[in-house]
Amino acid sequence: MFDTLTDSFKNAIGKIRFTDDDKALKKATTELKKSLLKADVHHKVVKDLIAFVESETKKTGVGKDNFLRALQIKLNDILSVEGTPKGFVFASKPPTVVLMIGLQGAGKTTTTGKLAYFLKELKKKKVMIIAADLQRLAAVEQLRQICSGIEVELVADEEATPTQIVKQGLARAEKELYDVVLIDTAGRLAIDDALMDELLEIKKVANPDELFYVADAMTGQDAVRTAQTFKDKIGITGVILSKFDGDSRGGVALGLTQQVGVPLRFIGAGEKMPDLEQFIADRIVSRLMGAGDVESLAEKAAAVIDPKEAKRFTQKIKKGQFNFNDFLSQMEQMKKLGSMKSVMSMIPGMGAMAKQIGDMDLENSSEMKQIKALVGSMTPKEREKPELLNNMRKRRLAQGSGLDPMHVNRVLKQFKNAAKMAKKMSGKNGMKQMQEMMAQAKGGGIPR
Ligand SMILES: Nc1nc2c(ncn2[C@@H]2O[C@H](COP(=O)(O)OP(=O)(O)O)[C@@H](O)[C@H]2O)c(=O)[nH]1
Ligand SMILES: [Mg+2]
Repeated sequence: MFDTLTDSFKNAIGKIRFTDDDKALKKATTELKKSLLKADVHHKVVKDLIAFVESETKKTGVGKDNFLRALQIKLNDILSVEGTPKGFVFASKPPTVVLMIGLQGAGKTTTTGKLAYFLKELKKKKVMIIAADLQRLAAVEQLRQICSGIEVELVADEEATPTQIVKQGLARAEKELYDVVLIDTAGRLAIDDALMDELLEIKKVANPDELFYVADAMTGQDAVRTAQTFKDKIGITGVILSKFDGDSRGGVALGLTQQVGVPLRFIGAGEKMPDLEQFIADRIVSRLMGAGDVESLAEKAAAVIDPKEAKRFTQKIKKGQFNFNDFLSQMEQMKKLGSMKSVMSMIPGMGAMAKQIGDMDLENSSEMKQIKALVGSMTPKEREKPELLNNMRKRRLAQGSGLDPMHVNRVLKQFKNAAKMAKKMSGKNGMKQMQEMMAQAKGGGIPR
């Protein structure tokens, strides 16, 4: 997610090899400055960062460790403002009310869905979305589809005004003990007074705990400027950068908090519901310095994976009894963790690999589609015991799945090999073997 920035820091750190080498320090900071500016970090933020890192490193003695420490301190500082919370904050008295605001097309509606999904799946909360964007029928329909996909309650009424529907929804949320209410509002192409007045009206009625400004990361420094405008006119408590996957530079995320004086709270990097990451300063710093973000990954895994199920699963693998049902249920669980790329980028040392994986969509890959078609044509017994699959059954599967018989054989063989491999890796030296495999894959590149 922060490929460009992480590379910039890595290169700079690599330049400092010897202690007490002022020239090397200068070289490192000069290069860092250049690459941060190129990554679209605001020049004031860059200047401030470089000045601190230079003086702090000199003070403590030029050397890699001191350089790293100075960088870490300053990055933490840059990514927080006073009172920056660590993650989503729940009101002491539920429901926590969140107003989502921003320009049209910024990603408000999608992000509202993602945030609802995050709160429901990872925080186990009862979530309601109120559709206060009632101007376009399509807007309500879009939310309806999102909400039915993630099984979140939607309050919408095309006949009502935004403030009426907000009042209705909030009354219901209180009565039915919802934990969180997210309110999706309408945007305009340009900021205009009518929009601001409507928003102020909604704000008055909703009395929100959080006002999240959703900004399109691809608009670069414009995202910062518009956030500033909304902060001045409406008041905001946080910013969410959407479409971060489309911004290869990523520098806006680094400077935004300082520039606007309001913390960046989440980053959206993809069109699917799990593609939302919390923006928590020390975790992001860890990622930027190439150390991954094990904390976030563990948090996600703990929320998504049922420990009992995990244990049963491990035992099956150890016995070599991994079957197609296990496979499908594992895929479902993986999906909740987010894209393969985002998971990889959280594992220390795997950043480079995540980059290679690029935007590979495992779930929609042709391999996965074939396996799904195949499994879809199997009887429950066959899914449980793949060894039942003799030639006659395989012919039936070929017909049912629309794959030719050769294909069926190949997919089945792949599956058998994967199960074997999993069994091997669950053995004593499994982890070591896996690391070796990863190292090989890294060297040779991941086939696409
Ligand atoms: N690639 C990508 N697309 C996004 C992201 N967030 C939103 N979008 C897309 O941006 C478009 C506008 O989003 P929408 O939520 O309708 O914006 P709104 O007008 O602010 O409500 C849609 O096509 C979304 O699928 C993101 O994080 N990554
Ligand atoms: Mg919308």
